[in-house]
Amino acid sequence: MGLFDIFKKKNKQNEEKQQSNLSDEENKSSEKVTNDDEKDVSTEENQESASKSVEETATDENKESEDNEQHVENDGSNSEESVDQDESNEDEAGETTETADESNDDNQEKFTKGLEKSRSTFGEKLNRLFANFRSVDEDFFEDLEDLLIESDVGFDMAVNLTDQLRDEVKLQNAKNKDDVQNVIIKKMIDIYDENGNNETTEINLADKGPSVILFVGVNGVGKTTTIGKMANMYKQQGKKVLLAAADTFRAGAIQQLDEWAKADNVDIVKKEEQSDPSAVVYEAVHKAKDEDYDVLFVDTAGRLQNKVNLMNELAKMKKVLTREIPDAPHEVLLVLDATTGQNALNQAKLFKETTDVSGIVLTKLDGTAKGGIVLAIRNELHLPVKYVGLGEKVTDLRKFDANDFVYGLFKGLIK
Ligand SMILES: Nc1nc2c(ncn2[C@@H]2O[C@H](COP(=O)(O)OP(=O)(O)O)[C@@H](O)[C@H]2O)c(=O)[nH]1
Ligand SMILES: [Mg+2]
Repeated sequence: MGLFDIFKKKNKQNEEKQQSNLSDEENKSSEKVTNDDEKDVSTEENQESASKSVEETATDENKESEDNEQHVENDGSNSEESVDQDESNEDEAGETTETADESNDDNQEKFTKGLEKSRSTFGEKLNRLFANFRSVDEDFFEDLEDLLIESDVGFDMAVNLTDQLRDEVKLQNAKNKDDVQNVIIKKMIDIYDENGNNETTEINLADKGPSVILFVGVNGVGKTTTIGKMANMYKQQGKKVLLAAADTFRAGAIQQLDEWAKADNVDIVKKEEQSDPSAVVYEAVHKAKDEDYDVLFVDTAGRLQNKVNLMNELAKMKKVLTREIPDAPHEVLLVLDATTGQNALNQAKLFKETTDVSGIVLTKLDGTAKGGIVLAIRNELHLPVKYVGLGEKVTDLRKFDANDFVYGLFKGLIK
């Protein structure tokens, strides 16, 4: 059964529920637009509500582009911002002890909730497009192309998709609003499916001896947080887990990982600030081997000073690792921040050229209207998204499930 069949089945099961949700949403949405003075300040509640006013959407987008700039500025800099982040992380790490390993149902619910923002914005835009629908003409396809580009499915994919949709709409002789809408969503799911062949979302573990998982990515994307979440997950599975604080660029980074180690109740190898990251890795890999650890997580600095330096630093770490464990690292996970949209894609291209990335962890999907980035990663990089971050808590890490994801993204849109 293909993804689309599964999707159709799920969709059918939820059809009634969705349709009532949809009309609820429409009601809420019109209430909101007329209710400008009662502006909602609680983000929690905003996320709860599947519909938002046009003004709020615009604010979110501004916030996201600010975030973008921040990340670029943060590369290599030791800003106050980062220190604040560390502190909030300590709090999270300290109070959370639950396991991230949850049931399937819960998984789907988590995706559906986490993608609320992507869906409502993407969905709202699509609904607005269809509200102005007169006929399937060139203007319509141009607007659709713009919408897809804004949702960060990627420029090439947006153009490609629009071309295919023109043909498909003609072929199906779709003329009315609902037909066209269905053709479009079905086609998107088909394309998503096509690009995802032969991918595994499993973390590659060693058959024997310690598995080494290296985390790379620019500053602020969520590497340390993801390690904290994932270490907890493996610990809960009964594995012996070791962390290596090889982001030695600033003391805050070492301390942040240390807090996670304490919260997860796992061991850590750390040295003082500015030590050679490879020296940390050296000590960690020896300890992992000598003391029979199952998994070693290596946190690295995300400085993008220049490609050559980055490449050299990662190559040096790898050399130290392979001397002890020939097939290490077993995974090189590139962490990307979904809120940075196309910027994340550019980072991914650079890291892909620099080192053998084996998978992606896409973080902060809970806080973005740019969930379309998953489609772009799939389409342009052909790298599997293995895990996604849907919040800051230790339990907010989920194994990526394409079906749940597409379902979460488009839920409420298919009629
Ligand atoms: N909302 C949300 N925040 C996240 C997620 N993952 C990480 N963060 C936050 O992003 C910030 C940077 O994370 P950090 O792990 O320090 O990034 P690093 O520099 O790559 O190690 C922290 O405030 C984290 O709590 C996520 O999935 N969702
Ligand atoms: Mg870090």
